[in-house]
Amino acid sequence: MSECIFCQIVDGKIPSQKVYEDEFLYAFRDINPVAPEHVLVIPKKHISSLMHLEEEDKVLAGKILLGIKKIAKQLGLDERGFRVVNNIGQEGGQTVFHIHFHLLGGRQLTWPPG
Ligand code: D5M
Repeated sequence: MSECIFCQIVDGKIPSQKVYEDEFLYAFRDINPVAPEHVLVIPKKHISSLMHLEEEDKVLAGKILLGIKKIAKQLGLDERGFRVVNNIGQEGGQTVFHIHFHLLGGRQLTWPPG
């Protein structure tokens, strides 16, 4: 999946501002931040979207959630609160087809989103 921009970030072929990395996950600052803290959390494994998650990925899905918790704490957002967003498909606003979770925080977030 070398044409995938996020796979290339994981491989270090495209630069990124790394926030966290472990065996399964990679997290980096969004290039177009919409909040003071805007981090993208991705699995290193290429999965196109939530709709492409399979039964075999269920342990990885749990690791993503626990990774988000760890990164939120690392950023000092655990007490303040923050938001996690996963865009899926065209009407969901997904533009990069490697599953990613936006971790947004550092300001009062409003609802509903656009
Ligand atoms: O979000 C895709 C997000 O990915 C969007 O907020 C921009 C971000 N993006 C795209 N390219 C890069 C690079 N190279 N570095 C950091 N962030 C990037 P979506 O939910 O698919 O709309």
